[in-house]
Amino acid sequence: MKLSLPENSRMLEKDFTFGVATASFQIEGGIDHRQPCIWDTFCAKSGTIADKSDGSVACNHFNLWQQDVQLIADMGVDAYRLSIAWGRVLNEDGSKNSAGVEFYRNLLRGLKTKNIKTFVTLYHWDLPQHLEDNGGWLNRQTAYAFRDYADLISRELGDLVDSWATLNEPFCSSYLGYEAGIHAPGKGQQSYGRKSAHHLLLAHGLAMQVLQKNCPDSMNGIVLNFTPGYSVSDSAEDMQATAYANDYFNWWYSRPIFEGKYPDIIDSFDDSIKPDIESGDMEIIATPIDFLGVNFYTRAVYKAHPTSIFEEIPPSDVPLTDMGWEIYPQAFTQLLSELHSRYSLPPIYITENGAAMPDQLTAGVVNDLGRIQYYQDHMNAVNAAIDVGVNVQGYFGWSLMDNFEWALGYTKRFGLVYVDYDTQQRYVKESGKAYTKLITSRS
Ligand code: IFM
Repeated sequence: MKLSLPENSRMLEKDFTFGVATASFQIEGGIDHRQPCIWDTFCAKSGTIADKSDGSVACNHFNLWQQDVQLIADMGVDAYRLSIAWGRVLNEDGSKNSAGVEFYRNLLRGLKTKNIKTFVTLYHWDLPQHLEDNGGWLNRQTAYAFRDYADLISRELGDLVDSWATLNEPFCSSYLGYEAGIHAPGKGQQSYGRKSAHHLLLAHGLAMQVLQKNCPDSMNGIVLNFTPGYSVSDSAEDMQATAYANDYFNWWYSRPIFEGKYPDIIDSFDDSIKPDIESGDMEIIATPIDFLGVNFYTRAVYKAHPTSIFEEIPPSDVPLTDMGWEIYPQAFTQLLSELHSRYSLPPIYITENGAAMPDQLTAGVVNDLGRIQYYQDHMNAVNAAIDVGVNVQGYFGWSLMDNFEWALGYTKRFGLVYVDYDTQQRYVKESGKAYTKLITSRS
């Protein structure tokens, strides 16, 4: 099975960036060479991770990075998106950990030598534990600590980085980590979710200012995830409930960045829930960005609820990935079009898209037709958005290889490359081969 795009597709032009993505905690291992982070602590608590696993070894990328760089190069991609483990490059007192910085310099140099563009995310959820011990993202000071980290590391690595993203998916850090409590640090209060989101966004704005100063020639921005909400019916109640859910989960993160304000639902919150917004914060958060990273996987369906305003209806009788997420590529086109019509946008990069599937490795082959179909449908959806005028400049598959899928441990496989965790052997799946064929077929 092949991946293809229409002959005249913008996505087939040579300057459209195709890449693969990973994140530090999910692949690196090498935990003895960095500070403990909130995910180390979370994994050590009973009942948090589906298979009771942790990130101590993961894909052992810390030791196998050279072969992984070769793997990435062999895939024929233009770019690789990775994240930096904050606690690997900084010591607890904020000073530089030279060995950690050297690890990333070598990795980035290895990529550059192979002509692969480097897209680096500063924060993909692995907050150093000592900062969490001081309140983590509930403490405004963490935003300033993040700015200082961004300052130091962008000066250390800036010559090797094409694109910096401040945060990956602040929704997950704040909502899943501090409000729903199913991600590290496992806190669960509505006020915590809203307050941590504000400090994350402030951290983003402060870091953007530093990045624009230190690395004016790189492309600097943020990566947001969107799970567009759809109303189960046309009734006014369900539509209103869905609009509320969209404000709460999606626009909560994009409006501050593009409009310098939170969605109006903030006015209905009790004061104890509202974030602590200091004068000047919203202007900092709205610091212009050079690109918006969009992560998309699925949609959600909502109906009105008498006490909790909205209720999500679990998908039934629809195609699902192994995560139980509905496969609904139309929502991708609609999301991109909606972003385009809501805001005056910088170029968009699809920084994550992909699917977990129940892969089977047989005689070295993973014939993951379902994943190829998912990629095909979602690339078509991006192409359709470009056709109606959305400025999408790149697309990254999530993920380069199977890895630690957070609270689901190693039970879900998102890779274009299969990882045998016992041997650390990598096997390019049929989807990975199809991705390479598509990319290398561009003239
Ligand atoms: O694995 C995650 C990634 O770390 C962030 N975005 C969603 C992916 C799949 O759940």
